Amino acid sequence: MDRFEEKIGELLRLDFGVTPDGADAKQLYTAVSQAAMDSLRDGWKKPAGKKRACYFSAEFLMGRLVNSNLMNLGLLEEADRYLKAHGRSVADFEQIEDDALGNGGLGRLAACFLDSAATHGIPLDGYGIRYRYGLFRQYFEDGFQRERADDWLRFGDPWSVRREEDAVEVRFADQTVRAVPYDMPVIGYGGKTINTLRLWQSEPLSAFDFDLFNRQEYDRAVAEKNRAEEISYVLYPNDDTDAGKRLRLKQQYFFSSASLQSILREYLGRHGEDFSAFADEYAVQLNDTHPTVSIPELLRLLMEEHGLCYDEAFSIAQRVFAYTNHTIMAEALEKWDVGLFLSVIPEVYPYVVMLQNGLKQALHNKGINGADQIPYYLVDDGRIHMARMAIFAAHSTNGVARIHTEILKETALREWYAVWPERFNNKTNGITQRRWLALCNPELSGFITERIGDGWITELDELKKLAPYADDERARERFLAIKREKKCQLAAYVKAREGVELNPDFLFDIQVKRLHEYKRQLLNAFSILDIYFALKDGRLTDFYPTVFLFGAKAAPGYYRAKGIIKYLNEIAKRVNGDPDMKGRMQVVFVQNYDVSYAEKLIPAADVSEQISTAGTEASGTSNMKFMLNGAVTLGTLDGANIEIVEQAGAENNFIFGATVEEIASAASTYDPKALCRDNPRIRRVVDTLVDGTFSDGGTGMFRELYDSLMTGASWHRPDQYYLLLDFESYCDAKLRVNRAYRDRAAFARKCLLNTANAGKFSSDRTIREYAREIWGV
Ligand code: B1N
Repeated sequence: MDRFEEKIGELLRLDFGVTPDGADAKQLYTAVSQAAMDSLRDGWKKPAGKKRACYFSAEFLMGRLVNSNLMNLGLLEEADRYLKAHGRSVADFEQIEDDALGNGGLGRLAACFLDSAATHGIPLDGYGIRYRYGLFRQYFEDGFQRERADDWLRFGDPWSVRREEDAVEVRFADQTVRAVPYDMPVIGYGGKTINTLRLWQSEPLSAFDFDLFNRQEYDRAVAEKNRAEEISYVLYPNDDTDAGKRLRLKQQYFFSSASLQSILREYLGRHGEDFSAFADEYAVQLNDTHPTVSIPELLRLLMEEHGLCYDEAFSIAQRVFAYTNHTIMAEALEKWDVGLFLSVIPEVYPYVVMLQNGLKQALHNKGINGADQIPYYLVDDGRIHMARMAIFAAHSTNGVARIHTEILKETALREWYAVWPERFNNKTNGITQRRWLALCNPELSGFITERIGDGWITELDELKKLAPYADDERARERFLAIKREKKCQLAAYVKAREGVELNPDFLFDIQVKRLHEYKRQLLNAFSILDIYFALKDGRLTDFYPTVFLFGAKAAPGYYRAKGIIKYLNEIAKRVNGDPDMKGRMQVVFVQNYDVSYAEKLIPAADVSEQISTAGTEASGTSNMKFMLNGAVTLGTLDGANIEIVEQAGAENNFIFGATVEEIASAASTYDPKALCRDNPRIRRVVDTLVDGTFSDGGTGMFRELYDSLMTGASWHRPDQYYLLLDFESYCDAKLRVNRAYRDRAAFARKCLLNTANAGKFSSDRTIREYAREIWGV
């Protein structure tokens, strides 16, 4: 027995007083995790004298850590062997839920970047918030979404170390709190580099006010503590909308200020008050505008606490900061009300004003016409525009897919691009193949490694060597057998979680992502109904049996998104309860879609639904995960879909719908009512929202969805995401995929070519681009 196994046994004995055979899953999980932590202690140190990059993000959606950490440390097989010797296996850790300190793509991207950087020896640390409660857990009651708190800490947190000695204070107008960091090791594949994810927890300055307590003012003593802890209490459950709330600004300032103070403290320890090397030692990437208050805060710290002048401080800030934009949706671009800002962090506001003046001067120096125009105001109409601040003060602004960056340059941020074109650049997103292939699909991984070796685990371009196997009949058959195996595994899981049976011989068509109108789950619903009616009417006779799977959380306050969930659940009830549909079609909406569910769903997919309105999805990243696992994309020319099709070939995917240009030219005359009137297929499906086909339980949700398509609202035009414009072309494409699927060999060939051409979409490639082109590390 070696050191690792000994350590597990010792921890079980000392911490829980149990033997390996008597331990329950949670005890084993804790002991195995702690033993792994113990094994890396020596390697977890920051190497001196190198520039480090810092990823500031309000969200890190890490997913379950035990398997990935064990894999990266090279301990996974050993741990599994040990557990099996005691009648258990790492699979027992499934019941340990993942920490969901993120909403969706933006937070998951941060996690993929950390994994890739550590794997390739890039010094990158994450900085964020240690939310007490992550994204809510979702369940359905009569088809309606319900939410419960995500108490992720009930499984303990063996992967974090509390660093009391690194705590800092953060000051607000109405309170001062202690920010206490919890550090998590970010272990690169092979265990050579270990970076750090530092998450801040908000606590009262002193644990308890004994004065108040002694004066019998228990309530006030407790209230102070609660008010401090409130700041890191819960993750805002909005994806792609700006909550604009006081507590959210507090959260943003809390982790921004704490992270900067922590970096400055480190730097001062090495250099004293000489800041000339600061920008040579640190780069800070702002993950969207959420941490952008870091810009005026760094100015404040350098000027107030270290006596620098504005020009010195600004020049440092500009060299240090870079900004990533993740959305052009107007409702997601953060703007803080000046009054609110002043009431929360009045000491920071003067630095916003200085930036405003600095901007004016910079534009003047460049001789810009119209420098007095609104788009160039950081403070405009009583609101502070955080994206504008970031573009002005940072040296780099990047979009997350080629088309997204083009839209930023040509449309959304064109005034800024005109002034500082050299600051704009593209960094197409990526995903880590360690989690999204090696861990979640060992069967396909084995298939690949047998044929081309295991170089792909750290160099995904190696997958190119797989392309010739797309024409090899034995390889295709093996691929199909693996896909079927993944479907069986998913079916078992769905059976256990949802109580629904799936048939592994069906085509699996999957749409998983946050519920949002622009992602058009409602269009998918309409197409399913169109097929259903065609099957019922006998118009469609050669339909290959298909299960349409959905997974999506709606922000709790997003009424329409919740209406769409209810509608899909009603469709599922109708279709699955119709004896005519047996063996032909099924609709399943799984509950609580999260990273762990994604790891089961994605490897089982034949078809990946990526159907956002062209120009709305900045990149998308699940599209890349499906591709890597050998699914074809049924999608629009939006976000990274464009680059996916470019890599894998249009003939191996199913593209439909209006392009960005077509939508722009259709916009002024677009009339969804007329489409509905003139096209009986469209009318029939849209009418199901209001003709009594389905019940929304008397909530009026379905009528509201109908109105959003037919009449719009004061804040938007009817059918603003062009569902009905793309309806026919979508239904056609869906039937094209379905027909193509009949020829199993030809379809397997397409799938394999998708996998073989997924190399570009490794976050290893993306993070190297950030390191080289933005950070200089
Ligand atoms: O970021 C992902 C992209 O792949 C997606 O296309 C994009 O929608 C997503 C406010 C957001 N953009 N904006 C957000 C998240 C939380 C929040 O409070 C906005 N998420 C995205 C990665 O680039």
